[in-house]
Amino acid sequence: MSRVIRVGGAQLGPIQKADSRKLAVDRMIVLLDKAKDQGCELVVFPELALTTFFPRWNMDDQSEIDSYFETEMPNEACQPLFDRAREHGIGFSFGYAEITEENGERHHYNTSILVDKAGNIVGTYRKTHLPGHGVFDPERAFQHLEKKYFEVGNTGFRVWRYMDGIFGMCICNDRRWPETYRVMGLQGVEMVLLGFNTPTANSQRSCEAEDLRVFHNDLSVQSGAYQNGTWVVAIAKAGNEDGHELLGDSTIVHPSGQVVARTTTLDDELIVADCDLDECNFFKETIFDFDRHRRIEHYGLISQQTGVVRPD
Ligand code: CDV
Repeated sequence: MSRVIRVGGAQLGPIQKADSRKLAVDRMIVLLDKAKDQGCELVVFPELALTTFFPRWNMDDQSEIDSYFETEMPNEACQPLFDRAREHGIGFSFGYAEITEENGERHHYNTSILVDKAGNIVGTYRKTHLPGHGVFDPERAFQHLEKKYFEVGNTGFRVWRYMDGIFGMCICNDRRWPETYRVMGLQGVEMVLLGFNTPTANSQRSCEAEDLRVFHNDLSVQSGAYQNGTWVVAIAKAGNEDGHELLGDSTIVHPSGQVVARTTTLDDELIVADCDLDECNFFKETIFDFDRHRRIEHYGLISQQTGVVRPD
């Protein structure tokens, strides 16, 4: 039985602060329709796909902060996306800011979901590696307040049996951490879906070139793919949001680590690739056959400490 899935990577161009959820969802539906025309079975949208990348703004009013979050999913604004995808028979994944109630307490997460072809949410992932800072930082060229607005996700890096394969999710900064992919790799992941919002500039290092930031994006997703023998679909929100530039360079990466599709604009753009999940097997059975080659007796520090401890 063939396990080739035609995947659409649906990069979104900028979403301005003043833009409505409806506008974002309408744009996502246009991309979904294009994906249908091109025969895609699965479409991947970016992190925080429904709003501007609001952690760049310092806010203290909780109701203003909460206005960027969704309290249910699907909600009224997103229902048309779920409906259209179901009509097309397309599964999809996208990121949004989530408020959820657990044990009578409200929690704020940076979340992505996996939706099947019938419109059912079959997986939820909450971002683990929150970048940036928790209080306003006047030294930075611009803010990145994810640690202020979100809690560390409580899902861990799960995988799901989905479309004849094993799928996982992570979000933006997670892609820079080898642990992200390895935890999913150890569960046999065959395709990692991820969205990102990455500024073209480093707020703490003005000399850092955009080229280098593209290189680090590629390096992270290509090495994660190769070292775990998995497809990675890494999709950006791109372009100029209220004067703040975000990288494009969304990619679909083969388990060899090679890029098979890449966006060329900073706008709404669909990239498509036929992803054969069986092409993971060679890597998983040879150079990265974990069972034969991993040496866990030497990896203890990875889960015992967070920071660096240098010798005396
Ligand atoms: N949204 C993000 O997680 N962005 C980070 C930036 C801050 C470096 C990223 O890893 O791209």
